[in-house]
Amino acid sequence: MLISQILSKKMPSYKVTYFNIKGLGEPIRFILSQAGVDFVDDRVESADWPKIKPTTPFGQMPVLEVDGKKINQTNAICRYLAKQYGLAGANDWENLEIDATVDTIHDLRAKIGAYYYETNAEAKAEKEKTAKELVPFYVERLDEQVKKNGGYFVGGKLTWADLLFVAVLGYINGIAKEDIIAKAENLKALREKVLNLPNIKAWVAKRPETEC
Ligand SMILES: N[C@@H](CCC(=O)N[C@@H](CS)C(=O)NCC(=O)O)C(=O)O
Repeated sequence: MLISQILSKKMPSYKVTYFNIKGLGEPIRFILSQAGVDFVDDRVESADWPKIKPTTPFGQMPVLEVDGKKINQTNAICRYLAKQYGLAGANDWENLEIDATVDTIHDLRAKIGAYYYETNAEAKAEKEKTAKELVPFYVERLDEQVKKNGGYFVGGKLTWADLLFVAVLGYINGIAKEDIIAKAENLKALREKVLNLPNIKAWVAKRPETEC
């Protein structure tokens, strides 16, 4: 590509639409922030959601708009952005490891979400008991993975799995009402590293304060 073509290549415009929580929107906000890319942080109030829902591709958020084109699914969006901005793995195997790690983080999130969102008191207590037993199982293994991989989840370097973990952890800890990695030294060190990345630090300082 000619230098003039490279220079004239316009940066896409991004809009992230999600509820006013960290939740599944935050990994996308983290990746765009780390990439140093501007985006519109569109936060939908619960009362406005019924009106907006039919305008989304599959009736759910987050939705990313790239130059006006709407796309759904958190992981697909994160994977796409990571590829664009050098936050993917170095090869197919590393990308497989990233995908597996991310799915595991979501499994852990789902276990905690299952009791948090349960409205039947009896079922809630049962689901909370199951989740509380499973959390250490997941946390220990994720901690060991980071230990074995030079302080990151995959390939000894920062990838979108690390960003997604720290972003989603903010949500998980918010609903669990505790720091689920309090005893996991390697995960805590990873969180510190990610939260001290200059672009992430700047994003966290400017994002709206939310409980989860
Ligand atoms: N697999 C989807 C799940 C999206 C999802 O569950 N979104 C929820 C919020 S976290 C939602 O839009 N809920 C409102 C609704 O379904 O009406 C993803 O990862 O993006």
